Amino acid sequence: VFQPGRGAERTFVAVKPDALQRRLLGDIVRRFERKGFRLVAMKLVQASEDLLSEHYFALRDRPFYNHLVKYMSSGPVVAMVWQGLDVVKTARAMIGETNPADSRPGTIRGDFCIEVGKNVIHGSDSIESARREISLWFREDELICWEDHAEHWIH
Ligand code: RTP
Repeated sequence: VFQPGRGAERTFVAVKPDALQRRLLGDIVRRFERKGFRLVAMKLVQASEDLLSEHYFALRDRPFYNHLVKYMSSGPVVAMVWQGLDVVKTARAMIGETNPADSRPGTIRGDFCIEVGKNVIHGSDSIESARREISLWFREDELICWEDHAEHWIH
């Protein structure tokens, strides 16, 4: 039996600059909507290097780090928060593997991209990362609590 609290998990998703340039935003948002997740926050952001250095703090010593920050600040990104049962794990499954070549068709990366350095989307890898990333990208008052009339049919 579904308990309402279990549907309260949240994840952070960012649609990266290459996806915006390629007009893939609508297709990507549509997948999360149709899956049944609830949109809690969304904004178009020109990410600063400060924000990206916090976001990618764990990767600061990797050889691709500078390239990554340059890519992520090369144009706007769409930052989003999605909510629902097991959303962190399920969003990662919908996104696919870090390297698009390892991503199965049907996943976002499997369907829309080829290169690891231009892999169209980010999704938090754990509940703890999701918490950290949501608070980094959004103010508390940007997270919208709204009555979801579909939830009854989805769970
Ligand atoms: P994300 O955080 O963006 O969802 O990606 P991820 O967990 O699947 O992968 P992670 O290892 O955290 O890497 C973050 C992003 O860095 C870029 N990357 N480039 N070899 C490379 O050139 C390389 N490796 C990783 C990708 O954009 C990756 O999503």
